[in-house]
Amino acid sequence: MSRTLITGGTVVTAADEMAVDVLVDGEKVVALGVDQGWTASTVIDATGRYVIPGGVDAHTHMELPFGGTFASDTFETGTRAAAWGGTTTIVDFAVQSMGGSLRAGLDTWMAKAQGECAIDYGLHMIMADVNEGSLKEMEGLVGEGVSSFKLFMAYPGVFYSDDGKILRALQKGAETGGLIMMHAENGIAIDVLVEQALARGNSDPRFHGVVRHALLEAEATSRAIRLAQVAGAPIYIVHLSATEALDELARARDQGVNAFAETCPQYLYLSTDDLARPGFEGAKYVCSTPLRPQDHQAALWKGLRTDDLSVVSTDHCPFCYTGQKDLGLGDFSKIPNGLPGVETRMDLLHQAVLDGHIGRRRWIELACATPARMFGLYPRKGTIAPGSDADIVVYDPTARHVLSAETHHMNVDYSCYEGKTVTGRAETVLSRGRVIVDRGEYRGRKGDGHFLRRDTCGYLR
Ligand code: DUC
Ligand code: ZN
Ligand code: ZN
Repeated sequence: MSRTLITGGTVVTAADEMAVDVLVDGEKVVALGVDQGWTASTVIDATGRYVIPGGVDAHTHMELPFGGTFASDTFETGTRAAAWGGTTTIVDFAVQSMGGSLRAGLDTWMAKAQGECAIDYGLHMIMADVNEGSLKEMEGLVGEGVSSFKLFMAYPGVFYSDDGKILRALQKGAETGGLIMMHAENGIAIDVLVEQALARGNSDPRFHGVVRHALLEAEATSRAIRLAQVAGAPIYIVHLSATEALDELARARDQGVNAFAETCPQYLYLSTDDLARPGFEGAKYVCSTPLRPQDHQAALWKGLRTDDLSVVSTDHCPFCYTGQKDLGLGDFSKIPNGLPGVETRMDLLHQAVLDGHIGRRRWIELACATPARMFGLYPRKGTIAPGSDADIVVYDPTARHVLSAETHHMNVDYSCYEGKTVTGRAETVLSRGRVIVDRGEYRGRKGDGHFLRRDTCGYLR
């Protein structure tokens, strides 16, 4: 087995910052130390660089069927883009179809991902049809490493579950160790507002943000958390975007409830001003939960500092502006929901370190360690320690670059951050000990990424 030595850098984990060398043997980190006289077949000079764990993006949707089309990144293109951006693990979502079993959905997604991914990947399961059969199946899936289940309080007629179904799934989660992830928006009320907006002739993209009212996210967040409490189950709120929803979450956490949440870079850096861009341009920024007015951002940054928000994932779900987003020309409710982001998350969060929003170790905690622990992957992923997978990024904290669709690797024809300059970039990326990005050169291979059988949530033992 070949050995790799990463020398001269500053190792940054969620816990420590250390000027040490990292020794990799085969696929694993075997030692950290100074002046050990180690030899290796590959030596990577990390002088002036951070040596950080590969990013763990716990919320992506490659090839998701949505709104009559499919998310434009495949597992191949999406994991390649992730690698370029310093992310070495994704957890994507298999989808149960209405009337179908969890097993059938999982098999379909396993087949889509197998042999395609350049980095390691796990799967959550979207439960679109909670019934006796699918509830029974949850236990088996947890045992196979699919240990988290997403439910929707939004999208009536598609993914929506009513409160009774949600309660049953939460009860099963409590019994099996499966973590319920919730898309918390009151979809029944939203659909009324959508109908009323369209009847008034309000069809532009910006009305997507108007009808998906912040209070409807707050109400659903509170309801989901309280249902979880009744069931005696933990809950993980996905893509939290509104101050009012964060208030509900923080109140419950102050009461000792096991409620966790993620937010996404788009809610930290973009706003309803983007949704209101002239013409149809706002369609590029249509996602759900929606972007909020700018004044919500300060509350989200604070939530990230206080740990009420404990993860930053991307909800990467790209649709091209031409040929996909334009399905909603003249009717905002038909714009496919979702934004690209898997490639830019690590850099946008490093920028947040430079801007003083979060500390350097908190960057790693939010982007690597906590998502790994939350979804049963720690310490194999999310840290650099003897025994962990050698998923390592040599990160240049001084490299300035401009985010643009011209240069990104995601399979989508626009960037949400077109023209924005950020400082910091993944220079060299290792996935289980193999160099897959080498100072501007891509050396990854589709199929090298392995399926990850995940343990249960690491915060509940
Ligand atoms: N939100 C999105 O923006 N896209 C896919 C599904 C979701 O919940
Ligand atoms: Zn969602
Ligand atoms: Zn999602």
